[in-house]
Amino acid sequence: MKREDRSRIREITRLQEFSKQVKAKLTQVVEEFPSIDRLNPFYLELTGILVGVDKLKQSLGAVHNCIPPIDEITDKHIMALKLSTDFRQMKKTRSAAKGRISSILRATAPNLDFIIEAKKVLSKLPGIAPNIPSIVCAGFPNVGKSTLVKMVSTAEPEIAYYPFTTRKLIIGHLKVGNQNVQIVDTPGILDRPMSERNDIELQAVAALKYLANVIIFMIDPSEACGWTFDQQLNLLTEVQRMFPLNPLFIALNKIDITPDSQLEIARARLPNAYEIIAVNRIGVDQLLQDAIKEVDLKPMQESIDDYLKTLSGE
Ligand SMILES: Nc1nc2c(ncn2[C@@H]2O[C@H](COP(=O)(O)OP(=O)(O)O)[C@@H](O)[C@H]2O)c(=O)[nH]1
Ligand SMILES: [Mg+2]
Repeated sequence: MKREDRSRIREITRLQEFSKQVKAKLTQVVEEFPSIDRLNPFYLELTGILVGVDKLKQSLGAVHNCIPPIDEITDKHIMALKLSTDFRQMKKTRSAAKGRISSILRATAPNLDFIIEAKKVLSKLPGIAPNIPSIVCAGFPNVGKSTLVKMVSTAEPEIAYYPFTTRKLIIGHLKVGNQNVQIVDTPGILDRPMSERNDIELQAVAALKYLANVIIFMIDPSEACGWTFDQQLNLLTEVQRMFPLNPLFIALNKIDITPDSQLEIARARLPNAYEIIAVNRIGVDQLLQDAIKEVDLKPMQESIDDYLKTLSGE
């Protein structure tokens, strides 16, 4: 074989290999990203807050659009290599092609960085299955939310992280009839006045509307929790305003230690409230059964478990 022919084969192979690897990397970044259009609304909302849906779509599109020009450059230079008869020229042609492909990569590097970073951020979203009916607990600290969740959960409740590093969701699992249900305790999220929150936090709280099939708002009329009955009513009003479409059940807890006079006041103000003793599970099962009747059991269009698996690279 002539020297030119050997060079030609070598340079073409190198260029093809380089182009192939670059395209594989770009395709991988785009295709590994879960489809934004099929996201469950709860996660879509959080994705919007955390990274921005438009920016994310733009970056994914930009990276995807790099592939045709790379193909074009590759094809054009391979054609040139095929026609070339000078082995020094061949080497130059190959490195010219490499240079042009590299500059496409450099130009889209910010998009790649953004997508990789977004994936990292989104993989920390709370691992909740929105396709399982969810009861979300609200109410001031110490009213008995964790006690309720622990009491009814068949297994040790799991912890998931909300988009604020210090916020956790605690998820208990139970069966009501033969329906799997999750009950979500939200320390730091639905247990203080909305006025104490910044916009981003409010948005993240609002995302819960897609998750909460039912909200149980707990009130401690004994005030042993450290909050007055009126303060608790104010928070109730805020939560009702924030989630006007989610069915909400009110539970008066700790009626074992609530003086009669205070219980009478609470009953008068909240005639539809359930009365429970979470520590003894009294009244709790009736509350859950009635709450779960409110849940629309239509299956969600998309299982979020798969989405989270994609993100964590399992
Ligand atoms: N007497 C009484 N105490 C309760 C009841 N439910 C919860 N507690 C107590 O109230 C305190 C706060 O409960 P916790 O579940 O941690 O409240 P959370 O902050 O809303 O999660 C704990 O000491 C519980 O044992 C109840 O029905 N009766
Ligand atoms: Mg708690």
